[in-house]
Amino acid sequence: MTKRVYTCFCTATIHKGHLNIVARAAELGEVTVGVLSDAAAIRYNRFPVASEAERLAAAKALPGVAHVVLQRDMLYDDILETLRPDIVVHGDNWSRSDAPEFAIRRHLLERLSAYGGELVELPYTHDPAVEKIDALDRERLAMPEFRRKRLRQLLKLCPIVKTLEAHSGLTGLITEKTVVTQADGRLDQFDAMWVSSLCDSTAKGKPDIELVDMSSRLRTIDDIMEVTTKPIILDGDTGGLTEHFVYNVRTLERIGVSAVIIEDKTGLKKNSLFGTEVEQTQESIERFCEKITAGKQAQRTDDFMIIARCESLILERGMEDALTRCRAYVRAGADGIMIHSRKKDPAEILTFCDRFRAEDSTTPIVVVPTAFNAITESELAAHGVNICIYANQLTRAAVPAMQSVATDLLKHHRALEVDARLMPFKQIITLIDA
Ligand code: SPV
Ligand code: MG
Repeated sequence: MTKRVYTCFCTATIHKGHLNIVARAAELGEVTVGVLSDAAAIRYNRFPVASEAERLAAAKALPGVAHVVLQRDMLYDDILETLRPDIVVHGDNWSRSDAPEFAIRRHLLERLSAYGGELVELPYTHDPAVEKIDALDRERLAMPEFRRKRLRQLLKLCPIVKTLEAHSGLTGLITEKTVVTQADGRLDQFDAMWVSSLCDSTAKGKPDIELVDMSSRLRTIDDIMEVTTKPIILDGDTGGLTEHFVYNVRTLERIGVSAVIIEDKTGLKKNSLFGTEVEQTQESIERFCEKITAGKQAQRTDDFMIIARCESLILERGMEDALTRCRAYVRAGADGIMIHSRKKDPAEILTFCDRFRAEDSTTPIVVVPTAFNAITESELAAHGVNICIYANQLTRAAVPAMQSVATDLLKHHRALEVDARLMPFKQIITLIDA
């Protein structure tokens, strides 16, 4: 009897490697190709450069392919249950125990053995032409017109868009490339990057008071963009003068930033984590709305997002004030709202989200759980939060590590004592694309 053979494609561009796999698979039986869905691909690998429909059509057109299906999960369970393939074919590149996909392979082997299915692994061909295609796909993801719209795409795909702070090429690379295997065997990674005013200023040794000007912020963004593909959300502070803001919106949009978040403060802005310990003035609803509307009118594409950040809870002006303001900001054209709090208890944030969601089911909500750090992403998502920003953890991890090494070098007058705490440069440079 003809065997049922299954293989999954998880990249967008069909190349020699896929053709090889299909040709070998066809020798084993009737081939079904699975196309990994967008939602699974962004966790497994990266954002696909072609749509699901295009990928399905491309797979279907290959010689030797009998059927194509959408594989909605990176684990093969649903596929094994519905198709019961006798053989699953995969490249042998996932069989190294340090490969992130190793847990997926192990899970698959367990499930296959439960019914007598078999895994056939083909030698992975390291072909310069295939590697070039891979590099081109990445280049394409980094292009402004592709990167810019990705945040809106992710908002549709993800229960919550996990965003990590980046303030340099290196921190951008860490955000881009960190992949973990979760307990259930699935892989996970960050979705987007936050260019924080606090961390960008801190990296330059300067206070977070809008002292680091837009030219310098753009330089940081460019450093990050040069080496990454994930979408960027810029902390735009107050947005400055409306006349300057509209100009900056166009610049950000042109270079491929996905969103700017501006906060409803005026005068000398200080970081929100100071709360009411420092003098802070909130902008009038009317003037802040004018700024939002002017920004929306300035942008040229539908991709770019202007997100309004409400500081009412930070400034202890109360829940009603926060809700009144956010409603007004949405009416003025804001594409999303960010609600901030510096309380350890997430109660006020969750009350806000529940009340806002009860009357507005679609406008994206952004939160920055720095103070209320015990809450999980899925709890936030359950209260209607769409974007979770880890706004400063990388900087806060790096500073004590650097300070302790600096102190010990001074104490010991040599580098031996600190060595065990240091990562070999050989390992660091694995992050950097040559
Ligand atoms: C930043 O990261 O610069 C922010 C978020 O604005 S917070 O520091 O929490 O105010
Ligand atoms: Mg800031």
